[in-house]
Amino acid sequence: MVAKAVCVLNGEVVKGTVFFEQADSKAPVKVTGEITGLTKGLHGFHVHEFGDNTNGCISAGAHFNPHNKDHGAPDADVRHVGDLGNVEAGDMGSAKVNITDKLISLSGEHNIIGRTLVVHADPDDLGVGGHELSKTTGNAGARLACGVIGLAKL
Ligand SMILES: [Cu+2]
Ligand SMILES: [Zn+2]
Repeated sequence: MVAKAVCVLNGEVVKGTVFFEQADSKAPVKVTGEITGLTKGLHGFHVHEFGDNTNGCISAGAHFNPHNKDHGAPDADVRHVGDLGNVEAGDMGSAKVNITDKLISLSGEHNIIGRTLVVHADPDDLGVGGHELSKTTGNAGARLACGVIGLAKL
């Protein structure tokens, strides 16, 4: 059965709307949408563990990582479930999101509904940057905007 979810990203300057669609519980999830107000270039893009914004994006906790793995690229064997890599903004600071991911899900053990989507200030180095934070956060820097992922109308 098809499932849909949506997330409104809200930051001081950065805003966005991101849609999630999954044809059935075992299918990849299509992630689409647009994020504005970014600086040109790559920005880390992850699902974080908690759907908690009580203290802003920081309350969302670490990357969604139910199997206690190291941080990595979306196409790597070793990654957090929440690791969606980067979005890339152009000259106008707008990024089109167009990702298909086979690990996140809209149900079951890898369910991202009720968790937080975060877009970061800096590029995610995909675990290979050699920084002390590479294996935990990809050294993606500050949390520019976030929002809780919720169920959407089918
Ligand atoms: Cu993040
Ligand atoms: Zn991660």
